[in-house]
Amino acid sequence: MAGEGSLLRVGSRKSELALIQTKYVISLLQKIRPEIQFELVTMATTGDKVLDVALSKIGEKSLFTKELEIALEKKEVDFVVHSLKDLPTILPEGMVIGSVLEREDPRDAVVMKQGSAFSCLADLPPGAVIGTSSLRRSAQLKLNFPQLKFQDIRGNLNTRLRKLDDKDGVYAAIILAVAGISRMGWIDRISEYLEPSSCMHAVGQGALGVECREGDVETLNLLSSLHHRETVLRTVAERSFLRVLEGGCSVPVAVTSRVTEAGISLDGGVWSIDGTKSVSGTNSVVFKNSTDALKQRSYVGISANQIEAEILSGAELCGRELAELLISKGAEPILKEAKAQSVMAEPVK
Ligand code: DPM
Repeated sequence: MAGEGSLLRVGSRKSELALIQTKYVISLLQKIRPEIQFELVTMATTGDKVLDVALSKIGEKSLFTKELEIALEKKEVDFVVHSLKDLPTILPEGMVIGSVLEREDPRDAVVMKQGSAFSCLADLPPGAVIGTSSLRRSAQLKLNFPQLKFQDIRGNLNTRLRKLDDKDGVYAAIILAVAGISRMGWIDRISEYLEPSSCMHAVGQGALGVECREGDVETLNLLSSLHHRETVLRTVAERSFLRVLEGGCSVPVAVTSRVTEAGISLDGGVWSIDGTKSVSGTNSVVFKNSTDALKQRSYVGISANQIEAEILSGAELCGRELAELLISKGAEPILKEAKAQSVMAEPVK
């Protein structure tokens, strides 16, 4: 596919953020392989089309990815760039993540209404309305800021910012991912960065993931050049945590992770919709020092690839064990109740 003078078609959602992300990936690939021609193929997904229903109510896990994956399967496109957090933890048959790029700041941030006299959530007057459609954000923030009101806000980032700044609008502030704000060039609109102690981020937040067909070896080879190892390890741990909990984007599950020289550690939690019930915990997995491992094992025929695979499975284990720990502490009834309530939630105006 990716030979001399060849063409690769790249699928993307139509939103400005999606286009910025896709064009960024294309620009990186173009530098490595100037002879390849990349063609952008844009389409709308269910998440873009259904704007009058709360995200969590639509009940479809692949809200922002399904139509693009169908195009991949039909070979109408060769790869698709996603925000990793929108990519379900189980991909359709025949699809793989060909690359995970270096993560940007994974935190959430507060954007105040234009001209606001306030600069952080703690200072807002009681009853101030905060716009977010993320149950993960509202559950954690309700717990930490019980005086504030949380209300759904739908639409792409441009629409949300317009709704926030509307002089007759109801929102005092909105919560968005720093990564999205930064890619849109709006970093100067951030008033407050939310630390894990007040709001842990979503699984995969801040990282881009590129999906392609499992058997498309040439595209896989090309994409692998964009892989960022530390991000891969962190997001493997985070995604395996979410996979075991079976939480899609519609339940309040949040994490924070870090890779150290010795290994990886992950903090995670699940919340009830109103934030009052939660379980959280932390887990670490120590990787065998890869250089030592290489020295010890080279003569028994274990390759660097195998050591890399062991490290990856260590990251996977880290997430899985944390999920199991939370389940043992009572996560399942909390998640079950959250899922049932999110489906019954009031329609958004
Ligand atoms: C998912 C959620 C949201 C997006 C739920 C969550 C936020 C919805 C909302 C799974 N996808 O985070 O708990 O705020 O109402 C989305 C954004 C980005 C990727 C925008 C954002 C950009 C950042 C990134 C929407 N998906 O979260 O502010 O690359 O992580």
